[in-house]
Amino acid sequence: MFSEFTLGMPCRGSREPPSPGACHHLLSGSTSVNSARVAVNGVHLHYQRTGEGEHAILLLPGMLGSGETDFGPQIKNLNKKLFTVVAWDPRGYGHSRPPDRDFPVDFFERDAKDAIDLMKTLKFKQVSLLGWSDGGITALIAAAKYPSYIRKMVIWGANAYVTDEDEMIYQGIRDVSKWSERTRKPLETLYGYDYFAKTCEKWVDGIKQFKLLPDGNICRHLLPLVQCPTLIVHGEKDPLVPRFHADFIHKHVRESRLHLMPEGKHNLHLRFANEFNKLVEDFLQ
Ligand code: TYC
Ligand code: MN
Repeated sequence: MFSEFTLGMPCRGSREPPSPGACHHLLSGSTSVNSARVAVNGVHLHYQRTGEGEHAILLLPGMLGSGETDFGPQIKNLNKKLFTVVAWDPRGYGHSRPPDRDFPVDFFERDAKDAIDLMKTLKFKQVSLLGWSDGGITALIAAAKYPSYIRKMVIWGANAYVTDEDEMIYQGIRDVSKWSERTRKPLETLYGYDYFAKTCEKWVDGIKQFKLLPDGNICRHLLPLVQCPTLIVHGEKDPLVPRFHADFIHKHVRESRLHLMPEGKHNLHLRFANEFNKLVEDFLQ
């Protein structure tokens, strides 16, 4: 059920179980990053893991994203004495393939359950969540549905519902050939052009399903159920997610606070990685 290997070894070829104690300390001390795939809910979920701190953190990537494409500076620089950091690839994304990604109307709930079941399989007793964009939506749902398992949560670039304005923005990103080189490149390298292009179109069709529900609802009904201390970060120059989404989540998640980054865009955790990491570490402690 479990295969674990150090970074750089092939994912799918590894069948040997790790020898005891070999997993997390093959590379010198605190800088090692390990990758593995583990069977959860009928699929093989891939994750990276680093650090040896008592406080477990799960990093949840955005649409089409994965640990390696979305969280380089967090995996590298979050404090490894304080935290054990896991970055997962949701099913159909990154190295959690097969299966190909699909978007049933409950795909965020499915990701939330997969994420929690992954961390339970890895034997973490309680975790904090760091969720970006779609990963933020997944984190909100997980926190609402599994409250006793979630310690704290940080989300940014997330939305609890879909408006007409959002739908227009989705149409604008449907064709990946129109994305900037910088945003496109990592995903194109990871997936190859065809899977990437097709999955982006499927994602747009998937997220548009919420427009058919009352109030464009994704997870607004769940926000009052979130119990953990929550930090909402918002980039004031985010061209994809308008400010009202962050305000709405802030209003409906009881123990939340909102932190604005005036120069931040959608990828504020990459562009302003040091500032972001410090903010997160202070909040989680
Ligand atoms: N949710 C997307 C992600 O996970 C980003 C996005 C948000 C795209 C809003 C379009 O209108 C949009 N990165
Ligand atoms: Mn890998």
